Amino acid sequence: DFVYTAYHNLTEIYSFINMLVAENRKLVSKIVIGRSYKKRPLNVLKFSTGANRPGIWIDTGIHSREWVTQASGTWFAKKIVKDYKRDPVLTDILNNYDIFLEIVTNPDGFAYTHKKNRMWRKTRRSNPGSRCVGVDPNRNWDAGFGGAGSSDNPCSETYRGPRANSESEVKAIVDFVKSHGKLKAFVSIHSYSQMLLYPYGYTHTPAKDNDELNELAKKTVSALQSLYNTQYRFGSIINTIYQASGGTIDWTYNQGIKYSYTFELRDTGTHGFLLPANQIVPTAEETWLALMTIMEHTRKNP
Ligand code: 0X9
Ligand code: ZN
Repeated sequence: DFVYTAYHNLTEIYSFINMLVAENRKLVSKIVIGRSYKKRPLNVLKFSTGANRPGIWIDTGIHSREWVTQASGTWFAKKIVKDYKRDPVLTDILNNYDIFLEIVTNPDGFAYTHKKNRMWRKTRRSNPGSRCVGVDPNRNWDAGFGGAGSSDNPCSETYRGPRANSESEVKAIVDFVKSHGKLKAFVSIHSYSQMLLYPYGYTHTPAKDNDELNELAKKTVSALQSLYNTQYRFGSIINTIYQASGGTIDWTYNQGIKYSYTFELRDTGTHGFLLPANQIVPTAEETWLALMTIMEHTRKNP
């Protein structure tokens, strides 16, 4: 049985995914939305109880070193299969929406954090003309691409890449979002800082839905805090963390997905990316309350 209180490598998480599907065929399936730079599959879990439903997207691990996010992703997957038909709110959500969960959004980077460099963040593309490897997959989206808060230097941790969507890990999600056509919420999970962020990151112009996004963020953070009193800040990316262009949720928001949020999970810097494994389950539990708040709001405000 899978141990949620420890960190797992790529092979272990891929077998977790296959096991979960095998044990819950009526509810869960695996979609391969593309391949990474190194040709690894980009696996997405689909939780669905009927055809032609609108969808809710959750991704973890787009930055490979943010290990508590992939670990939380596995916990969320198990939580969904456990709670369907038991928790009335989740059941109602799943009777009306599909949930898509990409646990290892940057598999090449993730494998590298286990084998060579625990602090690897970017993809593992080779950059022509440079000895430095990788692109920041959270600066590679076609929303303010190339602007302030990203770098044109391949050796930078925030290197944006040669062009928007140059990373197959990003392009696979872009194609999925466009072809699906009715995602209503998009949640991209990072660590660390304890923040809940909404668009925009590339501009000071407030999002059209700023007031609703702010209200929902406030409610979401208070649900999260109710469990272990973990304190979160919330607001637009640019006002709360820093200017960042080419980010995931700015693009999804501009595609018309109103409930586009980014989390920065535990902690605030004591351990940072090296969050002790005994904090995985509490982090996942409190974040789940937050996700439920966003999903329930989405369900009630289609
Ligand atoms: O810098 C980032 O990419 C994010 N912080 S992290 O420490 N996880 O790397 C924050 C960026 C805000 N999110 C988006 N622009 N979507
Ligand atoms: Zn990140």
